[in-house]
Amino acid sequence: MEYADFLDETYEPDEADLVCTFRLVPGAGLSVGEAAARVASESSNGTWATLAPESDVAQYSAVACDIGPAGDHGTEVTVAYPEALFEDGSLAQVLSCIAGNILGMKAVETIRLLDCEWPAGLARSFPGPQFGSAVRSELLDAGDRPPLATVPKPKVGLSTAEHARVGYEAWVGGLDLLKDDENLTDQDFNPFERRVSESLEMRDRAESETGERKDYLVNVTAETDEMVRRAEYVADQGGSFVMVDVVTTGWSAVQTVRRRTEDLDLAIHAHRAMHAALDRLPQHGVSMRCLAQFARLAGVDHIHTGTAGLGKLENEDTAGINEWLRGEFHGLRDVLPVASGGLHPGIVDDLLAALGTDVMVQAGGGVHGHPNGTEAGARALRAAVEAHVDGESLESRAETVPELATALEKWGTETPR
Ligand code: RUB
Ligand code: CA
Repeated sequence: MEYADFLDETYEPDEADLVCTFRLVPGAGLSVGEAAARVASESSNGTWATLAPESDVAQYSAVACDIGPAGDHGTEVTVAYPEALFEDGSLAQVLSCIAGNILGMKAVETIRLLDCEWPAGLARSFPGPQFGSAVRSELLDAGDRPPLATVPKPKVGLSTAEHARVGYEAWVGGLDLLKDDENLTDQDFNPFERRVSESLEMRDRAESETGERKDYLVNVTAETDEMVRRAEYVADQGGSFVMVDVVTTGWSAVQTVRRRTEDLDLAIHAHRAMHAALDRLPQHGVSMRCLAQFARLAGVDHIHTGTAGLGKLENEDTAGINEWLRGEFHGLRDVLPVASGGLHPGIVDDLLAALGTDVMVQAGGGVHGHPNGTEAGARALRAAVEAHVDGESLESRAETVPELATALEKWGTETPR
């Protein structure tokens, strides 16, 4: 087997193949085809030395089968992987093939995994989400509008009592969900168990006062066994959601949590902190589209996918990724996309016009930074979202909702930085 054996532009991918699209710039002295052959080789069963195996291993070889078009950040190449290369139900194993050594090969200057087409057998070996967008009616009372969440700010440092109080104000102001921030787990100033029990007590109070179901996205991020233990604690205390920092904990940990939350009837909220290490550079890494695919296979119910550039963070194709998360995928449930990062009521109209209403809207600073505090900020956000759903302009809704008028006065419709 030589590198050239891994390039065959006449090959038509089989429906059982996992078909990956990469974008690459070849290393010095190599053509795109030569680099693509090395990608197929290194990510399946080749190596730099010429081999003459006794058994027929060609059936486990990937094939670089399509080259082009060339664009700003490299040339697109398609590589087809036979399904037999993969272990069912193991994202770690799949990713060690298709997004492993190849990212560091000298044969490529840069390379980015852009998209995957998953064969049915491999996709169905994963559980997918337990609830997906059905959380809207199965666990919440969001009806036709986007479910609304808030993360207390400052993101760390509030005491447990302050944290639960923020939750209460947000819930009675009209939000559905309190959410922990990605770096709030189990610190001395706000220990995990006390936070869960006190916040859920406040949730019960807010539920009985408003007559709406309210809940709490509890960050259980930790070492895997501890994460499972924390999920059990959340279920035991009457919560319906856990949040996991899926990139920093890793996909196997997410798969373990998913297995346990099946019996605990908990939905999983995926925060994607550190995704940008993989997906920020357009010419290198792993796209957010692919990370969202891995998350759906692993079985999260919601995942952050950005704000279509309207918030404070850089975003890749939010609308396209959201469409994929909502679409048919070998019978696996859909995933509810989450828009978050620098949102406030003045942006909501444009945001929902760009992304549709089958999305969770999450705002931290844009709720608690309201001049009249968290409850007023929550009222403003809820009013902005309801106005959009009712087809009414924010300005017109602000005439009857003073909290919205104040928010628009303070922030206008600008994107923060
Ligand atoms: C939002 C926030 C979240 C972002 C991450 O806070 O801190 O962690 O959701 O971004 P604020 P993304 O509303 O004050 O900006 O959702 O793009 O992963
Ligand atoms: Ca955050």
